[in-house]
Amino acid sequence: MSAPQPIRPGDPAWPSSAASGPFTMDRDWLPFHPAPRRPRFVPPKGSVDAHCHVFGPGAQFPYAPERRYTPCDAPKTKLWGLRDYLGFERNVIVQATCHGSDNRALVDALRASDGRARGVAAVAAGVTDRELAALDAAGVRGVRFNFVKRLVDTTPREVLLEIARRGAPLGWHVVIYFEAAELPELYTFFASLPTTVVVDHMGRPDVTKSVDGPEFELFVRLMREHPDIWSKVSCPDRLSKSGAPEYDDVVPFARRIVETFPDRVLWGTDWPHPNMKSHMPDDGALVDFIPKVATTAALQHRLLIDNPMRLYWSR
Ligand code: 0GY
Repeated sequence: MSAPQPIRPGDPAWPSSAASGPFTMDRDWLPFHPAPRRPRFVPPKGSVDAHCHVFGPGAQFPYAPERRYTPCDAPKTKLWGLRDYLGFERNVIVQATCHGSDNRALVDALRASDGRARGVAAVAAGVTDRELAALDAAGVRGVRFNFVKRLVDTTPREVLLEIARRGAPLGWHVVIYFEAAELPELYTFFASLPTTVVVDHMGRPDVTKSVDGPEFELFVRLMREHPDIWSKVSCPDRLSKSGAPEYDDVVPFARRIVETFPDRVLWGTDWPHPNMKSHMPDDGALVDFIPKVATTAALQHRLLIDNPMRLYWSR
């Protein structure tokens, strides 16, 4: 059987606004951009989009009963098409909460990627060693812990710690997603995790506050005091109050992290951008955010190639 072909922006099949199978997408769901522009910034050859998702298709990979939202389908073939269109070579696909701990859509995408995608899974407390090994063989290299209350129920910390310990022998890291206001409460727990830790979207800072103020300073301190903690400088569209397409108010925050910790930063589109309510970002504009926060070719190379390759493709 031949590999499924990428569907690129501009192809008739690209736009989508539906969930499939028994699912109907939420009434207020914003589907991914129907016609992203080509970015002006050309990513260096071999660049990795280190934060993106696949959704369904629901007819093949049902959305989880416990999900908090029902999205439009966003299948692997469209993710590959976007990758090519934006000038990237590889993807790190992060399990989205709409699939719960059922990683079948993720694994299917990883297996079909020809080695060009790695994954971050979500696993439940009772996961077996055999299941972990199968995920690893498919290309999973980490597990995600979500602390955003609108997305998931709380999982006890001892359960999370146990999952992190179980992934550690495989060389897996932990990806954490939380809101900045929760960091004081979670700080000690994050510091206690036994593996490399990657923070989604810089810990979601409130960018109306000062980049040197106490809230963001706490996040910088977390990274400074813990050399195994990394950050994605992603999702200006989620954080910005000044808005698209420039997202200028997010630049000082991302730039500070890139320049202070150049060997521990990752970047990703976040396609297909779950739960965006204010607007749907143009993925081309998101790529043009990169040179504003990684301002030299050397920083761009570390952000887009060296760092993600070290974390996800060292084996
Ligand atoms: C993101 C952000 C969000 C959603 C998820 O797994 C998810 O459902 O991560 C969000 O709603 O902020 O990184 O995709």
